[in-house]
Amino acid sequence: MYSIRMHASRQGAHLSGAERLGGRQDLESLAAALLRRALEHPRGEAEQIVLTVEALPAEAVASGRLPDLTTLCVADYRQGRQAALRLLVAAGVREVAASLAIEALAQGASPTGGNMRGAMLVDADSGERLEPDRARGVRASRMDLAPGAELQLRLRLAERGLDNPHVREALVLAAKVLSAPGVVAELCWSDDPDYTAGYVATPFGGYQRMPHLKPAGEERGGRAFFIRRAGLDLPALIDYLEHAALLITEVGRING
Ligand code: PML
Ligand code: MG
Ligand code: MG
Ligand code: MG
Repeated sequence: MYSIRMHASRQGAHLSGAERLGGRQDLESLAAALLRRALEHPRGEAEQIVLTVEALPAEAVASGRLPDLTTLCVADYRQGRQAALRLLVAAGVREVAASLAIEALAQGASPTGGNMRGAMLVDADSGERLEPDRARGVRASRMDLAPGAELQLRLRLAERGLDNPHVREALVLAAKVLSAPGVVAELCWSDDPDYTAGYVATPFGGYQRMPHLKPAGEERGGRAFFIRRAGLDLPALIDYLEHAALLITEVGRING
């Protein structure tokens, strides 16, 4: 199996990233699809596109399950952020930490006020930012759906009118993040100006999406991974999130 990853940027700033796992026979078509995606991104024209292909030994690929998906009805992004705050607190994130992370995503979480390529790592108790590189963040990486699971997921999502790449890829990323030791919750909203949805994912609540977590046209977005530090090996967690390969073979419930 191979990991294939795309990262597009302009003037050193992150534009888009995506990735897949696949067999050798899939690499050409996966590369073409990732390249097209980088070139057609709604956040603008890329100046630099990097494609990385890496062989993974079969025994290094773990298998996993997607979280169950539920959509919460919210009228606008303010209600969405209130709901997100409530879900994070229910999952064991202190309110101060949840509020700090929501505010950081709203303001642009990188030191220059732009989006990060990866996620913030947030101490679930204090709200302290723990990612070693504040501009880049920690990127959850090397995960994908096995072909059978992808087919099943697309059918289940289509029944609810939710079969789009944002939802599919976010579910897969959330599965990887929730499988990591010490992760209490994930918060995400899109950085694409034409996509306002986001979600809170937790080990017990699953993937709870809100159609609005930001106003339309807003480009600031990204992710926060909330972690409980007691007894946690932080470098090992970061290594797991960025490097451990996870192939999803089991789809969760799609509650709509
Ligand atoms: C992104 O594509 O930038 C993240 C989208 C997260 C929300 C996906 C959804 O459930 O609609
Ligand atoms: Mg993305
Ligand atoms: Mg695949
Ligand atoms: Mg995006």
